[in-house]
This record gives sequence, C-alpha cells and structure tokens, in this order.
Amino acid sequence: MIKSHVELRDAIDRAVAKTKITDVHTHLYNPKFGDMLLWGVDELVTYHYLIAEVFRHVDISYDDFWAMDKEGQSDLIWQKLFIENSPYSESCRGVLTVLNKLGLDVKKDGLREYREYFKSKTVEEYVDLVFEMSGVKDVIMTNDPFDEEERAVWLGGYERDDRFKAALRIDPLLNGGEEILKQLQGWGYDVIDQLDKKMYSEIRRFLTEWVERMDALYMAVSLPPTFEFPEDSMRARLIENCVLPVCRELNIPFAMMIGVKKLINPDLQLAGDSVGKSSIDTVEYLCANYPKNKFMVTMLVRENQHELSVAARKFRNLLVFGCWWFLNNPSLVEEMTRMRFELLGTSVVPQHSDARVLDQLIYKWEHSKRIIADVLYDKYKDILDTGWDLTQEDIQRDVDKLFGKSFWEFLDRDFK
Ligand code: FIX
Ligand code: ZN
Repeated sequence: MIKSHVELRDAIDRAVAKTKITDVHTHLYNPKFGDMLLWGVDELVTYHYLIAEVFRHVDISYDDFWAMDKEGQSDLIWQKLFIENSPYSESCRGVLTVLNKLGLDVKKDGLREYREYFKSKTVEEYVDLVFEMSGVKDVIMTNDPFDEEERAVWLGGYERDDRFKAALRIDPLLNGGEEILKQLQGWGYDVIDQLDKKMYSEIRRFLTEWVERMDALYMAVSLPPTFEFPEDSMRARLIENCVLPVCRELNIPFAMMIGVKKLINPDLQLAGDSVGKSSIDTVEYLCANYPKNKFMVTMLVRENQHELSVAARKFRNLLVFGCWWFLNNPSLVEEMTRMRFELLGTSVVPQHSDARVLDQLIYKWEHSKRIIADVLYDKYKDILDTGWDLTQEDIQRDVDKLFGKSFWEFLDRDFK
C-alpha cells in the first residue's frame, strides 16, 4: 500500500520508466523499406518542423533551400536555430534530448562529430538501440498503398518485423477525387464507368485486400477542418459505402485525423500544412449512426480538444488518441492530458509520437512521459488524500493501459 506522496511519486516514476509503449501513429518504417526509414542527425535537424522554423531567420529563396543537399540544409538550420538563437523551441529541444540520451556531448560545434557517430552505426543496430532507449515496444507505421515506392515493398515479398505494425492510410482515396479511380482501374479494380454498387464493391475489395496484405490494425485518413459527414461528396460516399463496411467486417477502427489545412504555404512542402477548427458534430454523427464501427480520432486544433473528450464520454466506440503535431508541445500536452485524465480516466491514448525520424522516438517519448507522470501524480494524490488505497500494482495496471493496453483492448472490442 502506498502511504506517502514520496512513495507515490516513486511508484509512478518506476511504472512510467519501465512500461513498454505501443506508439499508435508514426511515419517510421521497418528497415526493410530501405531509405524510407529516416534516421541520424541530419534527418533529425532537417525534420520539417525545423525547416518551418529556420525560414523565420533566413532570406534565401525556398528554391535555393530545397536545392541544397541534406547536409547543407542541416548546416544552415544548425547555424540559425542552434548557434545564432537558443534552441528552446520543442523541435530544437528534441534534437538536443536525443543527442544527450545517446551520450553525445551536446555542444554548439558538435554537428560534424555527431555525423561520425551515426556513420559508425548500422540501421539494424540503431533500431534496436532507439527502441530500447525510448521504451517503445512497437510502432504503428503509416502505410500508403498509393505510394509507388512503398507499394513495391509490400508486393515484393515484404519481410515483417513485429516491432513495426501497419495501418492502412487512405488519404489519396478519400481526398484525391475522381483521379484516384484511374489508378485503381489500372491495378485491376473495375471502378471506372461502373454503376455505384459495382464501383463500391470493387473499392471494398481493394481496401480488404490491403488490410489483409498489411495485417493493418486500423484504416486512417487525415481530413480538413471542413470535413463533414453526411455530405454530398465522393469522400462521404466512399466512407459510407466502402470504408465503414470494410472496417466493420474486419472489426478494425477507422482513424480520422481531423483539422489539417494542407499546404497553406506550398513552398514549405511537408512543412507547409496548417490547422483549422473542425466540427465535432461530424464525429458525433459517425459514432452515433455507426455504433458497430470503431473510431479512433485525433484533432489538430486546441479548440477541438474539450469537445472531443466529451464526445468520447458519450460514445464507447470512440477512442481519442495523441497530442497531434502542433499540439505536441509541453504546454498543450499538459493541458490536454490533465483534461483527458479528468474526463476519461484510463480510456484514452494520451500520446503518439508521429515520429518521422527514428531517433525522435527518444525525445518525443522522454518529453511526454515526464508530463504524463506529473499529471498522474496530481490525480493519484487527489484520491490518495481521500483515504483511497493505492498500490504499485494499481499504478502499473493504469500505466499499462495508457501506454498501449487501452488501444489493444479497443482493437479487440466488437460492438454488436
Ligand atoms: O497526416 C499525418 O499523419 C501528419 O501527422 C503528417 O502529415 C505531418 O506531416 C506530421 O508528421 C506531423 O507530425
Ligand atoms: Zn502523422
């Protein structure tokens, strides 16, 4: 039995430190995908978050920046964001956390030295090291069958690694308009000039085949702030007639990542997306009208967070996950985590990393685990002070859920 606040803090820190994590959304790849898996200091420093930030300090043209090689871009970013300014933004801080955790001497003139360190590592060794160091047990990738490079790996005898689980990403299908039908037709799905019924069954066949090929844990899409359902649009018709029936039949969640305003500054490429407030009514409608479907939802704007947590209180088929992208900053992670623990207890996935560079697992989880532990301390202290009995096993059980078990249990649920 935990008897004091000191014992409580120690019990939480032990559980958070040792519990292995399922990272439910990343852009990482099993090394079998070759160069699609990004790792090492220059990928870390040229992460699109830092590219957005460096343009606030330089007058060069976007084209001149994009014409630089990776090391050239990295040198410029290092000089501007780490030498000429203190690197306390979350994206810059993350780079320092990784270097520090790797045992490297974090210093202003260290870039060349760091490059030597990474040259001494094979990708396989480094994957093992990062998973061990970050406490991540497995990651769910973002797998896009419309990406030719990725498609070739899946169709070319892909060799699985259980630490890299799959999610079927269908943005091109749902956000690509009629164009995408030509691509499906070319792959042997008879969708062009068909009656709707035939077209939908062929798209369901496409989705089913790829979920099964990938052993995808869920189907995912990112959606604009204007996303509405029901709606007289191809996207809504495909969700209604293809996505939801296949997800129901295979009992996998449909993960909606809502609130992205794509490429408001196209010159920034991947760094050019922004945010917009979305309608929680659409989430509520889908959860209410498709009670046998399971929905994972993360929303990109701070203003949607409270209503999303309340919606999850109303619908057991809704699982809220992560502090996504522009929300993955300590001030907002803390605000959201407190609110979610107060409204949802353990039935939430408080964080995902969204890592695009393998090394980021180290910092994204180090930073988030610290905040989650702090919030848990306050929540447990409140109930301990009422006289509630609390044990280390209770805390370990809860942290297991927050770090993945709630997600895995949600995958197993089958609403009749
Ligand atoms: O749609 C997504 O999966 C987003 O997370 C990405 O498009 C985004 O670029 C990102 O990596 C944010 O962290
Ligand atoms: Zn993502």
